[in-house]
Amino acid sequence: MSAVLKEQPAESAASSVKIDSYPASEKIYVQGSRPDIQVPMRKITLSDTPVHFGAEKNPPLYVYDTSGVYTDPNVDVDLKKGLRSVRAAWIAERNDTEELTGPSSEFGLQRLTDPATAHLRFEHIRKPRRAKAGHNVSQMHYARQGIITPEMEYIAIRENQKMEEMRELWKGQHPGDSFGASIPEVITAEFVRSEVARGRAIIPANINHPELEPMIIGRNFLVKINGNLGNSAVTSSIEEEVEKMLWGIRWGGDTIMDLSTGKNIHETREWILRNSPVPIGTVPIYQALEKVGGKAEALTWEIFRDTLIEQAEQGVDYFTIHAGVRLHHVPLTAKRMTGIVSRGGSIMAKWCLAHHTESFLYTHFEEICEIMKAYDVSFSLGDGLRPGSIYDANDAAQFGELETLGELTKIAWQHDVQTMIEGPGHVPLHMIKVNMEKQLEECGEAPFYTLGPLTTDIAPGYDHITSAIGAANIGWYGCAMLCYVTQKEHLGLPNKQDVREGIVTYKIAAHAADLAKGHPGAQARDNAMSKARFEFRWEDQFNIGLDPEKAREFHDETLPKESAKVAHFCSMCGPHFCSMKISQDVRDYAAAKGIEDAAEALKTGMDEKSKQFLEEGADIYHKV
Ligand code: IRN
Ligand code: FE2
Repeated sequence: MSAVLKEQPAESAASSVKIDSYPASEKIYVQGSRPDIQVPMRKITLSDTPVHFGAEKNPPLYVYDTSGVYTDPNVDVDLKKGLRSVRAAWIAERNDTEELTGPSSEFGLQRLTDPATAHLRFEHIRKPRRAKAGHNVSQMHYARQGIITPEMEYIAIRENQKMEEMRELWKGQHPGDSFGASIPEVITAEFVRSEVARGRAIIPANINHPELEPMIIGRNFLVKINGNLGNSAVTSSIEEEVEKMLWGIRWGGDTIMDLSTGKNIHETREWILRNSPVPIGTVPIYQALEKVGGKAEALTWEIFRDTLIEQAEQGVDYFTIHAGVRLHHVPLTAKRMTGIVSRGGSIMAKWCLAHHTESFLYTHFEEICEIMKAYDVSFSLGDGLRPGSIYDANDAAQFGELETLGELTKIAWQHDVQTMIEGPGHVPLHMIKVNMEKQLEECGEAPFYTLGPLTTDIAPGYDHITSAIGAANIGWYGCAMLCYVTQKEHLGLPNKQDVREGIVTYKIAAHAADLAKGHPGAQARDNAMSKARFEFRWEDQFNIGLDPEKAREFHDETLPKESAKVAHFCSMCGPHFCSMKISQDVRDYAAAKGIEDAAEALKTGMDEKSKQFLEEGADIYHKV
């Protein structure tokens, strides 16, 4: 394991791991109305303001924490046994599910008994659960009956991030412009319920993924990000995939999608699920395609259906399903610069053309809904016809598919199945807003989940940036989740550093959107950072940031000595010309002379400084 994912010493099993915590950080839990609602957060302890800046105590900062118990020093995780269950009791006490004796999908059963893959099998096989006959176990179904589940209460606490205690830091927050979203000052469990009932937010939480720490995706909540991982036919082992998942949540991934297409997809997914505290999404058509030897035309509804059940019983929380790619849409892509770039989309387009009939995903949609509600798997309706170039942005194929996705959303909602909608892709800045507006209108405000979008095609090697620009914009307009794009996009498979940079880049986009929308408390972290910056509290600046290690490294490159960490100037301007230092000098001067009016202080100060400057030269600020 890497430096960040530390092996546990001594008597514990060799597969036991901890994720390196962030500096000056501590894992805390906020308890809800019952003892088994324990909501994790990261508390960052800040140092005191230096004496000559006022010697204040700085309150701690609480930030959203996706890292699970891997950062809890009191919990040992053995990857072979999986995480402890957060939700098992909540699921059981609803009394609407039953434990099955074993997998009810043919493939799942076969993998469980196949001696050839026995060595890859997850050690602790758990029995799958399913809704009892006639029951619907989706969070949307409960919400629509007015039931507030423990999951909903958990989420309300999580979204608030102890804002009450951070009011001081949050003071002076800009109001923001949320384009008509209705973000409340305090998130209540009832608000969570009503948003889920309305279909404006989803809680991806399969009953077979009890290890999950509940989270929500919706435009009235914090903007979330997804990180993709997955082996391909060429590379990587199960252990590597689990490690990538841990790495992704360590840097702040809110959900992880397992896009594996190579060997042992079933086993890899089991290991990931049993060890993941965040929702796991998949694209089931990828595995279905593997089962028919990669020939799209050989796919059948029966094979697809069996794959859905197989994955639902393992605990996958949301499925990307490209049911919006209809036969009559395919010719609309003929004149495109880049055709169909979606993997799932191209598989379905090929199937439709080969059989010259309507897609089986579309014709069997209601049967898919029946499966989704028996396990509470959420739909992520795929954008199989998203534009793959600036040239193709917002064309008839893309918007034709979006209209179909709107139609399917309404069918899913008739079944109380939670639904979000996937979006583009490649879109220039000025054409992004209409994507959001059209999605809200067509899909009844179901959450939007976009891939970027990339705002230009000219920068291979920098597509985390070309796409984060689009992601920040669409997040501001109301997109609920942003699917990261790494700098290897269009070039190769991302390595660990690419994943880290991709996630941090998307945390920036999501947070920029939260600030712009005026999410309550979003600005607290910025305010804490700016205050630390003004007061030259270097350690705090590193620790408050999204990537403390990198910030520290960069600072060390210029000013490596420990003493520089308390220096009252920064490495950009040096001790002589630091603007922060100059304005503090002006403030001190005003206080010393008893000058109340800032403008007057500035004037008097400036006059004096100018005189001093002329007499002594530029060295007047050199008092360090
Ligand atoms: C997100 C929004 N639009 C597409 N995505 C992601 O792209 C989706 O969630 C999944 O991770 C991946 C699916 O790619 P294809 O099969 O559409 O290329
Ligand atoms: Fe692309």
